[in-house]
Amino acid sequence: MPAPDLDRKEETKPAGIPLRIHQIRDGLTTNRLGKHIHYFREVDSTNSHARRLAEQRTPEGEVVIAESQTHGRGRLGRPWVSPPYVNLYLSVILRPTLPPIDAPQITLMAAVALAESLAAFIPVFPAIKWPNDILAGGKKLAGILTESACHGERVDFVILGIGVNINYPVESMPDAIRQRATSMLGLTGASVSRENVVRRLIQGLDRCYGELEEMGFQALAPRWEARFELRGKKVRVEMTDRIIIGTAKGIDRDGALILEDGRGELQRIVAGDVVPVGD
Ligand code: BT5
Repeated sequence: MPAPDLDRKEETKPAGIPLRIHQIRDGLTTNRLGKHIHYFREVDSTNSHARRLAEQRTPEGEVVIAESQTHGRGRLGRPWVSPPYVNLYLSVILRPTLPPIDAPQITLMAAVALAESLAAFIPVFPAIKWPNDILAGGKKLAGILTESACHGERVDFVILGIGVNINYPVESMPDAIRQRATSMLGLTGASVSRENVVRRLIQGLDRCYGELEEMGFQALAPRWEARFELRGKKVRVEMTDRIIIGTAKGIDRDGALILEDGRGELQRIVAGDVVPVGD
């Protein structure tokens, strides 16, 4: 049976300047990522769309980009605010050779690639907030959502989703995020070429993913640690079932956060939200 046409585009007129996909492709020198870009004016979520493609055996490295998302999401089904024509909403299909237990390393790898790529466009040092946020000047500039599908002891695919606030005026952000979020426009006071951001990001991801696959996360760990600003700081970690307060020590090789609790015991946290105490 032929695959349904997942690339069907809407016919409505754009209400902003669309991304020039050919400008992103031109000059892209990657080994695996971005050879094919599926581009949409609007999708439910680029992660959901990429998952549908991956389930139809779409090969590794294909990228989904949308100008807006009707159901953009973060972790635990939280919404990702996705206005049209100003930001980046991108998902990449990966088929890593890592065992499922190491799949969280994809998020860590992506955080390194994302922070380093964004650094070229803003005047402040992008920091990593474990596990999946990029902060600039203490505010959220970008987020990562990785979703994996496993087959027994093997990772079938990982959808790596990235949202970056680029030319999104801080004043037009909804109240729910305005105090804690920022954008490149907010940081620089000027519009940034979205094409340049996307091209640099795909290049950075391609390089970091190659290093992860060939050498393991140890090769990237020093770069991750260099951007982990909460090391040694007192933090509150909110999990679905409990809250722990302690001192952030770093991450272990599986990407878990190591926290020293009030009794001096080390706690290993695999999922949760970290909030600096005193915030
Ligand atoms: C994340 O989740 O930060 C992951 C965000 C991933 C979004 C991308 S866009 C492309 C791809 N397709 C998708 O559907 N998703 C991915 P989390 O750590 O759970 O943070 C979610 C929280 O961030 C929300 O509850 C808000 O507080 C905040 N938030 C929502 N939209 C935001 C935005 N545009 N900028 C900054 N913060 C935002």
